[in-house]
Amino acid sequence: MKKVITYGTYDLLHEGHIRLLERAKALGDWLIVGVTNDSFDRERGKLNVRNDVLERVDAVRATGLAVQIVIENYMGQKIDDILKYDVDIFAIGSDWEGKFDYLGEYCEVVYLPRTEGISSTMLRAASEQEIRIGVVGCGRIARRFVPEAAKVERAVVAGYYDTLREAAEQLAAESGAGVVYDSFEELVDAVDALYIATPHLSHYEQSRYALEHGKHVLCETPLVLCAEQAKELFAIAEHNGVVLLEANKTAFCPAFNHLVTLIKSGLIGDVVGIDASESKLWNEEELRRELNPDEAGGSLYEMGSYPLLPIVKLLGTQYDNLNLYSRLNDKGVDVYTRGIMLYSGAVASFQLGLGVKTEGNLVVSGTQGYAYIPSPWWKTDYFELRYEDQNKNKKYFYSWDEPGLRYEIREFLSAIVEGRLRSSRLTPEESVAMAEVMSRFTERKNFFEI
Ligand code: C2G
Repeated sequence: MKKVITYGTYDLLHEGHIRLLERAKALGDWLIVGVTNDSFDRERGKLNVRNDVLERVDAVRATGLAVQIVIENYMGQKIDDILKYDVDIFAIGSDWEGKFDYLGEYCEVVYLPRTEGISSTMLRAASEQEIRIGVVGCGRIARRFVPEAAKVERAVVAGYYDTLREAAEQLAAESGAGVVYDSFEELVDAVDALYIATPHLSHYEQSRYALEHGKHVLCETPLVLCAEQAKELFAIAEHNGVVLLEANKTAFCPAFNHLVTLIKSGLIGDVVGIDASESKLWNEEELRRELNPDEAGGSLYEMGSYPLLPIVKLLGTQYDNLNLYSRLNDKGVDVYTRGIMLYSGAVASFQLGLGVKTEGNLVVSGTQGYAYIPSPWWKTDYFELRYEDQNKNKKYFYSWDEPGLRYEIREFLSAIVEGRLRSSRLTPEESVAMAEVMSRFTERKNFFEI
């Protein structure tokens, strides 16, 4: 008996997939179809898959062409499956020509011509309304946003506004699409959603205006520097039925989310301590904006929401006490801040440096083991779970697609399309809690200068 195996995502199963399966089946007597699981697809950069793995398996089963269906979970599984099921032929569409030649060591490899004129991407595009996004503040981060948005289906950057018109024009020219508006209000009027990438102190007014006008908002982190303002913004968003999301890229990346779910599943026992840090040792010129006292510069405002993320995700938003220790420069801006947050049964500490260097890792200590995420942990692509018995240690590898903004854009758009006003990956309460830490610093509450 000749066994044939083929693999795919089979999102929105279409004629191209069916023809491929028919021809693969005709190569032998027994067809095995591997269907990718959702996290494997995300890891290999397929961010826009519409059907979940169960729906996709059902669709493949309904074709009646597969004798056996397996789930593809990891890189390298194809070799394992070929050996395990004693496969004679590996078949795949011609878009993969040459990519699977390495399997020739284990079985025959056949590339079947791809059906022209149809793809899951086309079907998704045809059934999806576009979300027109307006970019406010056309500086460094916005320049990264525009090419990232192009990687997310449905996202169309339709307009730009910057107080410095040339900055908006330059960005529009670079991206080759979108209109430059003379005022923020006109931009808001023209789009469905806003990406706010202005300096911190403008976030509150601009987000509020956009939300009040019924527009969805993805606002750069820190959303605001005060808990009351954050609460107010989320209340307006809820009242108007629009999405407000803080653009904390780590919160939406696959590896960080997997880390959180593994820890929440008890793999290191109860969490009793978290140490998170991040620092930049650039020269003063490079840090001019980040250290500018008139633009709420300083290490805590600038970077605090990254180390605060694992803390509030794993220990919650209700801490009993927070002490802050900072070194201030001659303009009163913190170049280094350490915060210690006391929870019932746990303590978390974070360190931030802008002009001070420290090891930038994340360690989560538990009653049965600990998680170690090396620097730069906020671009999570690797972590380890470690135990007293080193034989139990486990390493987890992922990929992080630079610069990582696609993760937040994707979450923002799916929240809009699905009418989901909250993201479980970064909840309004978690954003409020981070803003609360900023407020305490501003008010110099339990604050010690070092
Ligand atoms: N296909 C086709 N014609 C199309 C579209 C897809 O013949 N118009 C084929 C692809 O070449 C592939 C199969 O259908 O052989 C499944 O395609 P996808 O669902 O896009 O999955 P893909 O990303 O190609 O998965 O481990 C996963 C595999 O490596 C490939």
